[in-house]
Amino acid sequence: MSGRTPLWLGLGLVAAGLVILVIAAVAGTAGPFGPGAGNPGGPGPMMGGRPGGATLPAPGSPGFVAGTAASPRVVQIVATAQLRFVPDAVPVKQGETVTFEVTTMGPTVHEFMVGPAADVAADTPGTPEIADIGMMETRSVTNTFDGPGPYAFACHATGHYEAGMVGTIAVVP
Ligand SMILES: [Cu+2]
Repeated sequence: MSGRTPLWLGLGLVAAGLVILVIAAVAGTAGPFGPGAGNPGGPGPMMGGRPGGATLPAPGSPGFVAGTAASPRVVQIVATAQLRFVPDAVPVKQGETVTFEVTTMGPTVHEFMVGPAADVAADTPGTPEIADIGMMETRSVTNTFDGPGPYAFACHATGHYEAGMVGTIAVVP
């Protein structure tokens, strides 16, 4: 009994190591949002795309489908421990409704406010916002871009906006 235990222990460790390698390989190729989030017609993560962004056709590109109130377009954004949003520029079609799914990667808790750039810069009360997005948590907020812009998004956790945790939303006619 005691003589066989190290063998089983060793096999178990090898198996665990293989599982970790497979998980790492899948995560490395598919990104944080898993298979199916890629853009079949555009540049992928290996061709200049950024993780969490530019994975779907942008306004004006072939295949683009504008979001509606009944069926918002989903845009995934990663909030990083380096106090950045990825991507930090999101084009929207004039009048469309977009749901932002914001995921915090890392231990730093973030917020996500979206709306008119002046309101976002001033942290105006009433501007659509998600508060306290914890590590590996994904939360969403939906906004309709029916004005001329400019629009923006930002994190107003203490010191984050001042550190540059802000993104731009350009309205495409
Ligand atoms: Cu933040």
